[in-house]
Amino acid sequence: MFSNKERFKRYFLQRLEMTYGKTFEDTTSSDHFQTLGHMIREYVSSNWIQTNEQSRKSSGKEVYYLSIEFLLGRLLHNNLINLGIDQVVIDGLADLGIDFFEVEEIEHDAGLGNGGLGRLAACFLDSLATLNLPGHGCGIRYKHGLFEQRIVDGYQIELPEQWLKQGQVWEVRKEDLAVDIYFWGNIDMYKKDGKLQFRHLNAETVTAVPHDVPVIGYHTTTVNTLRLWNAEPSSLIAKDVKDIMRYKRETESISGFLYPDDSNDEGKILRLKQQYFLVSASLQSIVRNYKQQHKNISEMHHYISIHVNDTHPVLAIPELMRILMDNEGLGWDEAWNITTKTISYTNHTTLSEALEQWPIYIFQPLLPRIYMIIDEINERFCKNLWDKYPGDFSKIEKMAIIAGGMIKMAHLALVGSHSVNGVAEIHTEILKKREMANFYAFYPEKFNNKTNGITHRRWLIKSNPKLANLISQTIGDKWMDEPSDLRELLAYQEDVNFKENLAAIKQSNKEILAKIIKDKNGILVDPSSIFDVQVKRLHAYKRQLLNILHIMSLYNKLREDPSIDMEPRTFIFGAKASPGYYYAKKIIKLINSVAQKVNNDKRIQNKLKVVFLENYRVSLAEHIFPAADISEQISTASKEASGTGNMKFMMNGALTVGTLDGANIEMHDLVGDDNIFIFGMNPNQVLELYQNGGYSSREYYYHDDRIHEVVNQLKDGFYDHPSNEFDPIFDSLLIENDQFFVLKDFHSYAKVHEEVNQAFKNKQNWLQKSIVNIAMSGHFSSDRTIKQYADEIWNIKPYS
Ligand code: 26R
Repeated sequence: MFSNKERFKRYFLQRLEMTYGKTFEDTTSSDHFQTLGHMIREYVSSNWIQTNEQSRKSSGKEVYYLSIEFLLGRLLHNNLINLGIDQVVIDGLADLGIDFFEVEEIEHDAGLGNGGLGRLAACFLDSLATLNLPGHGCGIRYKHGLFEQRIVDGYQIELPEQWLKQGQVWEVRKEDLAVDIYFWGNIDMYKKDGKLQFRHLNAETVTAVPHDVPVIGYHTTTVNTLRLWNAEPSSLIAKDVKDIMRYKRETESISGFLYPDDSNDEGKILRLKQQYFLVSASLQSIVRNYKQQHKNISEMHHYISIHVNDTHPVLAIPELMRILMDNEGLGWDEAWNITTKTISYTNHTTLSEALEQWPIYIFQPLLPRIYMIIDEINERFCKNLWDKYPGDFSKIEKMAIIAGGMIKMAHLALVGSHSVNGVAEIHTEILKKREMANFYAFYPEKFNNKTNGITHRRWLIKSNPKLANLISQTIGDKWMDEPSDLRELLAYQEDVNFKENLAAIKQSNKEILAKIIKDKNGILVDPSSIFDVQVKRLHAYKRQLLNILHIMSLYNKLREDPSIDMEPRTFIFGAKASPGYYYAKKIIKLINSVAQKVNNDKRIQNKLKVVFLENYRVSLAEHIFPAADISEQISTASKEASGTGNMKFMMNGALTVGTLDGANIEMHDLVGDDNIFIFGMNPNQVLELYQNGGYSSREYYYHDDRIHEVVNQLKDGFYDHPSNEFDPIFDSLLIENDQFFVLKDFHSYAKVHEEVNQAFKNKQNWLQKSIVNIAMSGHFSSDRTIKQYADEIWNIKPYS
């Protein structure tokens, strides 16, 4: 039905009429979207079946990627591109007088993630399918994804997100594959044929119903599966109607909301329920599947790999032990051998607030059997520690899985898996040398690095089609399959014609973003100004504060002398703050207050504009990266595990202003000093400063006039706020001694921005830098990352 434009048009019109029973003229964009979606699903179904068959018949190993988050964004356009039918559809619709890009806007983002970790999982699925690797996602079908952000009077307001409102075209509900999950209750132990058996009594049962989403590879027939579990009441009847209503409500709430990554309100019992729900449903289904294909459960680790994305799904370890022992009858040692060889784990952060631990008093009653197993794992592990470090109680207590009444999820992950990886070289080094040094000494062979990546299909081919075209016209289109070939662009660094085209494309992308800014914010920005962008979650360590203080200081300079040498700049922000993260919300308010004042100041001759884009999300990001000149990656060194936004900017030709942190370091290594703006302390300096004290933010406040002035402006009502509005920010800098070294790095940051200002004047030189960045960005394709996971951790091969 997509083989050519005419056929497509015929099918499309026929479907539209049959489904909606109205004349073509009366159909809406929403009707068009639904119709297209269903056509695509039908179109891929034979490949989907075939991929499933292949995996059933082959004796190859498969990986299941367990993640509490999958930040997919929209799927329509991406699916069309991967299927190679985007042009047929766009042209066909145009013939019918339908603008495809209007239809695209109908689709709600699948926002089942907070940020980096969830988006990484989505990029990985795309790469797995494209590389024809047998790899599937397992996640939760949250009814409400990450909250929708509104900015009212400069403050963030959160609304529940409603992506399922008009139904979901991409998913297939599979009620026949539902499994039951057991919470609460008690464990009955008894002997049968001399063997100890365990039985879960008085449990509350929750039914997990899979909703499968096809994951379509790029220009290949592989269609993998993302299985999202929905929590529903089981058909077991509770005592009375009141009970039933409560039970129904509580059950459905398990897949009700995505938790905002809010380090402040950890320890919620619902979150633990979500984690076990995901893990138990996924493992039951994986083992059931395995048993349909293989006779011997003892060989499971040769055929299956299970990856846990951060510690959130780490209960996969005790759950697999439970299934292997209680259901399959294996003994501890054999079950443990299979489990550790099956499970691998990625760590995504060293921030101590994010290291999950659960109090036993919450954990044990909710998951009694799982607790018993963790307790046993801990006992045995501590014995091993004792053998190696006899008498060293302090070390053993530090490394134990259970200590001080808490269960430490990262320790469980380290003990129960065969591979632990960090997400950028520096991050892995910090894990080995600092955060997990004890474990590295004990299990050196488990540790490895897998630097993150992004799919160049969504983040370049889809979101920046003009640039993708120019690249293909210049070096051919092989780079689309082999992104490292982008290096061939290095030969065009001085090609005037290529540079002219590149400049025109950036300009046109900036015009598109300028239009979005005008429509959403009512602010007129100059598309030839420098678009300087920071988009990411709002966190103290990511230092949006450094950026806005620097803007305040630029504004002070301009107010003094509007004629200073300064290229016009548009500073663009996008960021969601966790609803309970008070400080982060103050920063949002500050950015909006500064924007309000600066944008309305006629004296500064439009040299400075500040924009806060509401509700930053995947679909908005797709318009932002292609339009950026400067990418702000300014976290306190050592704090950002990797970053992935940095890679999206680079691939779209923006130049990075960044600290030596996360993957910025590897970007710097690739492009060299001349093509990136590095500033501030490096990770070792930061870590040493933390260890030895030795920093006094007040010295910077008292001795630097520019700093003094902007910090005072947080207090003196300059930005038209009630005068105590920004006290928490002021206090974080001076009373709490500036934990993230904002003032310490300020001078160096301002200096590097002055370099940006000078560099932008030399257009040819700027374009050359931009080309080097695009050329070297192929290294950050998630295809490279996934090949490394496949070869070095999972040991999986493409479908044959
Ligand atoms: C436990 C809870 C409080 C929690 C904290 C933090 C839950 C989720 C998070 C999100 C973290 C783990 C995250 O998203 N980390 C990011 O992972 C990206 C992908 O590896 C990295 O690029 C990024 O640097 C890192 O912050």
